[in-house]
Amino acid sequence: MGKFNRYLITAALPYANGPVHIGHLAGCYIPADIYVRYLRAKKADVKFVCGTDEHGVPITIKAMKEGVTPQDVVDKYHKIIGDSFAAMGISFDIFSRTSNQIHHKTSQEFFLKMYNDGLFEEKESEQYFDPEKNVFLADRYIIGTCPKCGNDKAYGDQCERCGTSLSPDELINPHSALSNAVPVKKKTKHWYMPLQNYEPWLKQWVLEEHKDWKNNVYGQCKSWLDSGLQSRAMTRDSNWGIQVPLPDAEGKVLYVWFDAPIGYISATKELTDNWADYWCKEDTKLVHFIGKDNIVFHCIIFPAMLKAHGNFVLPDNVPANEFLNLEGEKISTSRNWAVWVDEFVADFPDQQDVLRYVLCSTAPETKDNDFTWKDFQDRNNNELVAVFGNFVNRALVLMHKLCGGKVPKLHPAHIEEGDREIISEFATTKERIEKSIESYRFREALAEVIDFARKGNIYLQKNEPWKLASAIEKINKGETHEKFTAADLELLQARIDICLHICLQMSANLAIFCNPFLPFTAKKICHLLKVVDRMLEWENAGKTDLLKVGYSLRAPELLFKKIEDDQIKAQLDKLNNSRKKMEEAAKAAELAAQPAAPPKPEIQYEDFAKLDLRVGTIIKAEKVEKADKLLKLLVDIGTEQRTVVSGIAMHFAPEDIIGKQVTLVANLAPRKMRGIESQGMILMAEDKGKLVFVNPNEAVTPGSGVS
Ligand code: B3M
Ligand code: ZN
Repeated sequence: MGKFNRYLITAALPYANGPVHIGHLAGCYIPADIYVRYLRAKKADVKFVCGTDEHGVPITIKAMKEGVTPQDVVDKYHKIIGDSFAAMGISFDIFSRTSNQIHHKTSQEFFLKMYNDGLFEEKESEQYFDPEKNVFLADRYIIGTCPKCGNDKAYGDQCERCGTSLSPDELINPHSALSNAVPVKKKTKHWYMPLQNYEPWLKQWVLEEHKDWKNNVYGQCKSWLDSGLQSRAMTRDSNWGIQVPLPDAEGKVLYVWFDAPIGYISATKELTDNWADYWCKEDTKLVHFIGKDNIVFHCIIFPAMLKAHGNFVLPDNVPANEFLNLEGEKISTSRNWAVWVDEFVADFPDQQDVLRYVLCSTAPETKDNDFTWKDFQDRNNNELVAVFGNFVNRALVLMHKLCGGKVPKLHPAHIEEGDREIISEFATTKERIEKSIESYRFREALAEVIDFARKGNIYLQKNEPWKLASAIEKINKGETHEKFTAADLELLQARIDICLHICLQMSANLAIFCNPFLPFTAKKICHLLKVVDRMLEWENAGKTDLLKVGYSLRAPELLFKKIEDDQIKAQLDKLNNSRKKMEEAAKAAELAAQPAAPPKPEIQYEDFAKLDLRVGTIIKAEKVEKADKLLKLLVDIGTEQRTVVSGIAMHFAPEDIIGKQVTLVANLAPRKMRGIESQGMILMAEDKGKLVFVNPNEAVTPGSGVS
C-alpha cells in the first residue's frame, strides 16, 4: 500500500429525507465498510467518516409534504438512518450531520477563503420567484404539465412519470408548489465558481493521472470534461441551509453540493483533534465511496474546490458503484419499490450478514445489477448454509466426535500430497483476497472466501475421516479378518487428526478472511474456536497454526440458518402490497383532485320531458360472463320487468343490490351488450370515482314516474 501512511475513507452523506434501502447499502456503504474493516485488520491508521446531508431542496420538499419543519425531518431521519447503519454493522468512526455548528463554521470558512482569494464570480440572473410567498423557487418547487407526456405534476427539473429532464421554462402552466401562484422571473445575485478555469488541471489530474479509476467513473469524468465545464452557482436563495457569510447576502445559503462534501472535513474535525493529519498531509490516502449519481460532484466539483482552497489532499480514488435494481425494476422511493434496511433488520433479526453477503456478491460494481428475493434465498441456502456454515460445522462436529473435543495433532510424518495442496491454499487465498480488496473488487474477494470453504468441503469429503474412524472401531471390536498392527491403527488415527487439524485451521482462517465482509459471522467463529477477536488481525491470515494442538473448543452451533419459502413469499407479498397501496393512494388523490363534470349546454323543458324516468326495484343481479365491469340486472317497474346491463360491477357486488330502488330511463332505445339486450339505463351519481344510485329517499311503488 506503498506511499500512504494513513487512510481517510468517506461514504456519501445520505439525504436525511427518508430511510435507507438496499440500493444505498450495495452502492456505497457495504463496499466502504469492507474496505475499512480490512484496513483496520491490517492495523492501518484509518478513519471512516459519514453523516447525514441535511440541507437542500429534497429536505424542504419532504417537510412541506409532511407539514412539519425541515428540522423535524432531519432529526427524524438522522436517527433512523444511523440506527440502520449500526444494525448492519457499518462501522463508521463517526456518523455526523451537516446541521452541526462545526459544519456550518467549516463550510463558511471554506467559502470565505475562496471569496477572499477572489475565486468566485458574482453574477445577477433571472430566477423564478413566488410573488405570494415572497421567495425564490428552486426548479423542484415549480410544478406544471410535462411537454413530453402530459403529466400535470411534472417538476421544473424533471418529469417523474416519463423521466425527461426539464427546465422550468419548458413546463406548460407552471405554478409554485408553495402557493399555486404563477411564478415570475426576478433578478437575484449569486456567487459562481468558474469551473472552466480548473478544466486544464482537472484533465491532467483525472484523465492522465487517474487512469487507474474504475471504467464507469473514468468514463463519466471524461465525458464531462470533454463537453467542457461552465461556471456553476455555489449559492442559492433559500431559508434552509448554511448562510452565505457575507454582509450583503441575506436569504442566501450555500448550495447543498458546496456544503455537503465539506461535511467530510467537518465530521473528521468532530472526530479527532488530529483531523488535519488526515486532510492536509500528502501521505493520506483519501477514498470516496459513492453511488454513480454522485460521480461528478466527487471527481470534478469537490476536487476543484479543494484545489482552489488549497492545503487539502485530493481523493486517490472514487470507486463508485452503479445502481442496484429490485426484482427487475428500478428502486423507487415514490412508488415504495424498495427493501428498507430498518424493515429488513426487523424481519430478519440476526441475519445482517446474509444481506451483507448477498449485496456484496451481487454488488453493481461494473454495471447495474438486480436484487431478487429468490436469489437472496438461494445464496443463503446454497452458499452460506451449504458451503460455508456446513464446512465449519462439520469440522467442529467431527473433531468432537473423533478427536475428543480438542484440536488434534498434525503428525508431520504422515502428511500426504493432498494435505500439502490444501495447506498451500491458505497463503494463496490470502493473497488473492488482498489483491482484490485493494483494487476495490469486493465481489471477487468474497468469492475467494467462499471458495476456500468449498475447497475445505472437498478436502473433507476426499479424506472421509468418519470412515477411518469406523475402520478403527471395527478393528478394535475384532470385526475384521485382516491382521492389523498397532502402527496401522496409529496411522489411521493420525490421518483423522491431520484432516481435522487442517479443517480447524481453515475455519480459523475463514473467520479472518470473512471478517471484512461478514463481521458478525467472524465473531461467532471466534466464539466457537474460543479465540479472542484479536486473532482476526490480518497478519494472522494464511497462518496454519492459529489453533494450538490440544486446545479444547466449544460445541458447534450453526453459523447460518436456512431461509424458507414462506419467508421469501412474505417479502414478495409485502413489496407488491405496498406498491399497490401507493398506487391506490395516488389514484384516490388524483380522483379527489378531479373537478366536478363541466356544465353542459342549456336545454328546453321539451328536451327534458322526452325522458321517461321511473323508479324500479332490482329483483335480480348477476355478473356478465367475461365482462369485468358489467352486471345484468332485472328491474321491476310495476307494469313489467326490464333486463338492464349496467357497467357497475366494479362498484357493487350483485348480492348487495338486490331489493334496492333505482331510477330507470325507461324509454331509451334497447341496445345489445355482450349479446344481452339492455332495456333501459340506471341513473347514477358519481362522486370522485365512487358510484351511488339515484333513488327516492323513501320506498315508492315500482313504476312511479320521476319528473
Ligand atoms: N446527499 C446525494 C445522495 O444522497 C447526497 C450525497 C452527498 S455526499 C457529499 O445521493
Ligand atoms: Zn413527462
